[in-house]
Amino acid sequence: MAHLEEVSKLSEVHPKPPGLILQYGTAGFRTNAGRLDHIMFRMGLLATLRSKQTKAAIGVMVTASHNPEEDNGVKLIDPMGEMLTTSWEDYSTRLANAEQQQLLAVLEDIVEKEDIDKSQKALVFVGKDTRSSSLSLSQVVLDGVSSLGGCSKDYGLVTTPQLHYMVCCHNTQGRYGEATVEGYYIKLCRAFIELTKNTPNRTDDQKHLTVDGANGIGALKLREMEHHLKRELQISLFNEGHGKLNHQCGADFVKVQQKLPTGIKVQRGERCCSFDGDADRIVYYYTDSDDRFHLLDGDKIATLISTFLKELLMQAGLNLKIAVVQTAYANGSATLYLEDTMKVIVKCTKTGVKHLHHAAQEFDISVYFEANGHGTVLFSRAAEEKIKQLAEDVNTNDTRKRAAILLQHTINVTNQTVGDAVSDMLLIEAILALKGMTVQQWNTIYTDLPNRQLKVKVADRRVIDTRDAERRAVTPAGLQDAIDASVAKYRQARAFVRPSGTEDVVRVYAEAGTQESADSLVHEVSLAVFRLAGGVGDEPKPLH
Ligand code: NG1
Ligand code: ZN
Repeated sequence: MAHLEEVSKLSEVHPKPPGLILQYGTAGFRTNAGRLDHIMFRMGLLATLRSKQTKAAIGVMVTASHNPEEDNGVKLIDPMGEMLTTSWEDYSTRLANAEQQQLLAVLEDIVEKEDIDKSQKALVFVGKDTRSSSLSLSQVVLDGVSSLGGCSKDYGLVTTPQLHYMVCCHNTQGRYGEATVEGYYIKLCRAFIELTKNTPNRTDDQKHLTVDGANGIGALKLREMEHHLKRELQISLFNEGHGKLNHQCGADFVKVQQKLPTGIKVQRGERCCSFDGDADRIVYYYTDSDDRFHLLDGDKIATLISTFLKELLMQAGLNLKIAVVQTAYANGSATLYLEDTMKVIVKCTKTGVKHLHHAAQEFDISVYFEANGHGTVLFSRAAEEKIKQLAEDVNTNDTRKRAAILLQHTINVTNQTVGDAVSDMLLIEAILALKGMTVQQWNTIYTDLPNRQLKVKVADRRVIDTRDAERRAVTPAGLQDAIDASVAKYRQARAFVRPSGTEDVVRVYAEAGTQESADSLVHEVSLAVFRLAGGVGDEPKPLH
């Protein structure tokens, strides 16, 4: 390769610590920022190869999402704005872990296996979050790209979903929108204003939303976007970036701790939401008159959005198949409500957005969300076309036309490339406005089953193998039988275990008719994991 000498020379400046092995996890590489220099250089190389192979722009986002400030990471974005395809995840891992002297050989091997034309031009879009390490690490990605002769565009500080949007816009020659941050704001905010313009009874209270920006990039970008909303949404923004990123705030903290983030001022009953550190997750919440905290997580968001879409489809008289895609972490009440009351198709996939996104592509319209608040809506090309035809049909009646137009604006307010806190927030706010619904009314759609999630440390978490979208453990022998026996003791109970893809732990989830039962069940299952899967340290203790 013409540029191999340059790669070889520059890779010496970003050497891999000998023996260090990192895996491409649930969402790219993620670890302490100090260990990532060589990873960033090599991901610059890999993105350049992927761009040559697909003849399209590829994205590289430097972020560690909801992890602490000291960590960092990298996520690669494929041509249509989706996550890097699984077959290339293996190349990423090989390239990341190649010792210094093997690096060129691994590169050549990828070129050969993928039949890449080395003379093909490459274009890589790079973005970063607000971590103190992100600036220099993103510079290293750019070095990797240029050493292989690729061109790059540095978008600087952007949210992860904004970079996904840029990649998709560029590769669809602007059909998805204009590939600029301003283009993103204009597209989303215009759609939001169109959606809410026929809600004359909307009060100032309903127009107001409290947002916890997790001291991250989402806060910065909300400030930039605000004037496009023309006061149709008035945001009180907290955790704008003066405090520590994701520290006692942000979507992950609120979801896991089930309490208000620190750093926000909020009245009882007020509607609030939290973003995570790169603004691809969102959860809503409020406290009631007794100061009790109520969380509206990804399951509640998926239910609200799918109910809204189903109603619009009925009004439009459009026969389009709508599905909700969840993971095993979805609350049993949510699944039951969607299947039995809403009568939508519900599909369960393995944990990780790439699995949900993939499954969602099978339907006309699908709403996919992880319980932690990462998700979006996908509309198939055929569905978009049918909606467009109806919206433009001069012979249709007013009800059908209005519904079709609302569906069109819903498509435009949605970032279909990936879960996006800003886009999800605008869609949720528009739905609440159109339905005249308070956050309390939204919360009563169904009542979550009490649940509990724990982590168990084991010597090697890979001894646990699962099937049926992670709901059943195949190995080690006897574990599933033990789980089944415990579950049978409680009412409305369910439990499952799986090795985490981002931490060196086994995650245990249980739900049941009462919190006490859920807590006992989670403890029994944790003990079974500890005893049968090689637990380390002290045995898990009962929660009460
Ligand atoms: P792991 O560590 O594999 O459970 C966690 C989340 C995923 C996903 C990834 C990527 C849970 C239970 N797991 O994965 O949903 O968001 O992180 O960030 O929330
Ligand atoms: Zn994130």
